[in-house]
Amino acid sequence: MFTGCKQSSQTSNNSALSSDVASKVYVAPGEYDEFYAFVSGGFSGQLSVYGLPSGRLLKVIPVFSQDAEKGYGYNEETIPMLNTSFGFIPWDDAHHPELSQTDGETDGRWVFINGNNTPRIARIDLSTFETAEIIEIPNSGGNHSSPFTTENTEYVVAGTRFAVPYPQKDMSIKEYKGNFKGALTFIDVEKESGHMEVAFQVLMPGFNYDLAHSGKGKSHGWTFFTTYNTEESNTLLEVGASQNDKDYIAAINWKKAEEYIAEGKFKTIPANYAHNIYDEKTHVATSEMKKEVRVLDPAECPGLVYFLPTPKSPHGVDVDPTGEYIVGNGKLSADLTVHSFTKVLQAIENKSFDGEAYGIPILKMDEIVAGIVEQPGLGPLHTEFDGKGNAYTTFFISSEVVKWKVGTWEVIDRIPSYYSVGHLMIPGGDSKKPEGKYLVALNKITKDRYLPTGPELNHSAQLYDISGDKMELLLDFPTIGEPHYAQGISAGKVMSKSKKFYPIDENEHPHATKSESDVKVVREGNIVRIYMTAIRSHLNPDNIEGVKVGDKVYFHLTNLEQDWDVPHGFSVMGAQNAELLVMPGQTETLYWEPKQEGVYPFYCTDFCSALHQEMQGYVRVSPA
Ligand code: CUK
Ligand code: CUA
Repeated sequence: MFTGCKQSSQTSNNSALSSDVASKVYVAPGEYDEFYAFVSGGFSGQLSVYGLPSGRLLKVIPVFSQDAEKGYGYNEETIPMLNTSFGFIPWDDAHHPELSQTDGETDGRWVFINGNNTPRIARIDLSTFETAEIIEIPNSGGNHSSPFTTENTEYVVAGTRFAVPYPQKDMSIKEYKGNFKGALTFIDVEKESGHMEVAFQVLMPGFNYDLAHSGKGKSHGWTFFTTYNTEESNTLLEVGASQNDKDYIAAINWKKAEEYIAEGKFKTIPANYAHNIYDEKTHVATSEMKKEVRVLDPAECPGLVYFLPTPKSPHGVDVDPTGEYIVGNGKLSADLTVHSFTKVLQAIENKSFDGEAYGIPILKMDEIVAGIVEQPGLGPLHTEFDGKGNAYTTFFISSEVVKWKVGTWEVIDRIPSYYSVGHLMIPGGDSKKPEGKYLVALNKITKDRYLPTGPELNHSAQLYDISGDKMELLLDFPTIGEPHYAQGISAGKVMSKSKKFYPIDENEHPHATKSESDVKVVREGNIVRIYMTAIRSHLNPDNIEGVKVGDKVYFHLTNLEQDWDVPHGFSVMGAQNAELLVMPGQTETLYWEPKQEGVYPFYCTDFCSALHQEMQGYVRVSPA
């Protein structure tokens, strides 16, 4: 009644969907895709990896989630990754993946992603495609404008969406105005290890900080954050936050911040936050609680922060590849306002201010605007660039992608997205060197694009060819969770670094068993440690006796394989957690509390060879 005709009418709308288009997304069996796309899983807390142009799902990386498939957040090695100052929190709302950069270009080392709800940033190592580190953001709420990077990954940033008491304390919500604060956090990223540290926070007025992007080229050294609710209203019901005709883009001079830090012009305030690292050698995560943070107050640090007035609740803020143009996507506006970084610097030099807010100078809008893209669509959210002088902006309300020319501000093409596009992604499209061949629209609503799957439909992405003058729709593909934002990179930059296995002689796990002759069962009080190995096609030991009801049993399984793509899995009947999925050369631990006497089977859960089914055994549980 609905599918057939709806589908056929759309197909005819997209008359470009010819066999020519099909060949553009066809990646023959056995061939590799040209790009990796890292797509956020939104409220699934995961990050999924797709190949482009095929849209094939290659991997789901658990980040802020427990994942039974990989044992992440279930095995003893990774449970500490999900530790926070609020305890073990195995869920978050992941919005923005961001690739690390060198000289403003994506470098394929890491991808960062933010967790909004219990403010966190994760770093995923692209040699293993595993979550390597998670740091909590103190005195923050709704870590939304995050984790956008600077040109050499000096910092990733974390801007609080919600203003909160700073530091957190019990107080009346009605006293929000003037008392709640917004923290913009700069996380230092160590060049070699990639480890993150909270370098400093900038204490901002109690606005809502929505998104961010750092400068590049001539604007290197600055980071821009959009704001809304500059009224500082404690409720957004009815009038709420959209009274002001203009909100601000906050421009932070982080090089200046470094000077102030070096001069000791910071305060140290109490803060509680977790820093979790998955050690590369032991493959065991440890969690450390941090106690304080350094804070810079803009009122006491002249030159640190300026406000750039921008119409109608700017949502995304995007900097073009030259670093000159700062695009404010005013989500309630019909126009796009583009600021000139050169003009911003001039206005600052001339001290041409339009007053100040909490000691932060406000620039005059007419002095800093480079141009306005007039009436391109309704509800602009995000802009990316193709490196050929064009910009592409998403329009949520009019559900389309609009291409316009940087510098002349003319609209040159538009194409519908199905439906309600939020972010868009061009590989490298927020860096200095976009690889402007494809564009992916990340759509909030799927409706009738796929076979119905009950009330809930997977969200959807759409791939467009942007190599010509006109954008061309090539492909729809469903995504996991909400595809909030994505990053893309040409495959070669990542493939060359990809690890195939872990050398067994470098395994420093405290409970590793590096040879089958070392397997054993060790009892320490009511703790039983089973040192077990897996290699095609047996688990060793495979007959275990001496375990009692109520014991705390740790299966420490080492995979002795030294070959690509031969993980072994493990679980035991009645296991309370999940399974293990152990990579070649690695050790993982399953914790088990047997509750009843009996003989319990265990087996390898990952199909690993013709004799996979033979990888099995028993553990006998006797009365306490
Ligand atoms: S935000 Cu949702 S469409 Cu969380 Cu990046 Cu703009
Ligand atoms: Cu090892 Cu299946």
